[in-house]
Amino acid sequence: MPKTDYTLMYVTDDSIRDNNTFFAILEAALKGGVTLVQLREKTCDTATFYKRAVHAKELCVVYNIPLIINDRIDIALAVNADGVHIGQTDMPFNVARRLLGKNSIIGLSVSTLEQAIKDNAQAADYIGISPIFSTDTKTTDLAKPLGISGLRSIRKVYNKPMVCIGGINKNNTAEIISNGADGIAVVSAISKAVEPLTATKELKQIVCKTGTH
Ligand code: TZP
Ligand code: MG
Repeated sequence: MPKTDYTLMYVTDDSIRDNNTFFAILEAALKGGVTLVQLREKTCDTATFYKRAVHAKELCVVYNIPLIINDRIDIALAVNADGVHIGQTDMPFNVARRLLGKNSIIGLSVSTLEQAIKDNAQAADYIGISPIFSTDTKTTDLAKPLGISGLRSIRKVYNKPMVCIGGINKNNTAEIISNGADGIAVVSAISKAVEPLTATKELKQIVCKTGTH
């Protein structure tokens, strides 16, 4: 299996219900150079999520980019996605691993230093520092932002890939990468950009220039 590149993850914006707009932005993100896509749907029914997942997978295959499904192991299995991203209160990590197998990418959200030290985080393929900054995009179950100091503390104890999420834009990306993150995960910095393609290219360039990629 090729090594996963955590440079820039586009987390899809479930506030966009129009499929043409939704997939036009996803395709712009893929063209602009995202290295991972996470399909995140928090409000729709299973059939709608599944249909979006089928199409998202088709697009990701064209661009040879892994597709990860937020929370839903069943949807990931149904569309042969490359993995899942789960939170602390989703399917237990060991069960997700058993269901998906050893070759799937499993990411885990971490909101405290304590969570980063636990076995689940150590067994995950990557962790998401969630949130690094405050954001208006996720309004429920959002922990206190860890900030740069939280990121630095977690980096000291965590040796696997780490991406940050929450309130990230082109003005704070370099600081996140220079303080130890392997990559960033964004929703609105791409989905709400006037030009998602340009925004993606800019974010990618900042991560690549700042990091050791
Ligand atoms: N998890 C933690 S913050 C967040 C998620 C899904 C939303 C990030 O959205 P944005 O627009 O990049 O701040
Ligand atoms: Mg979750």
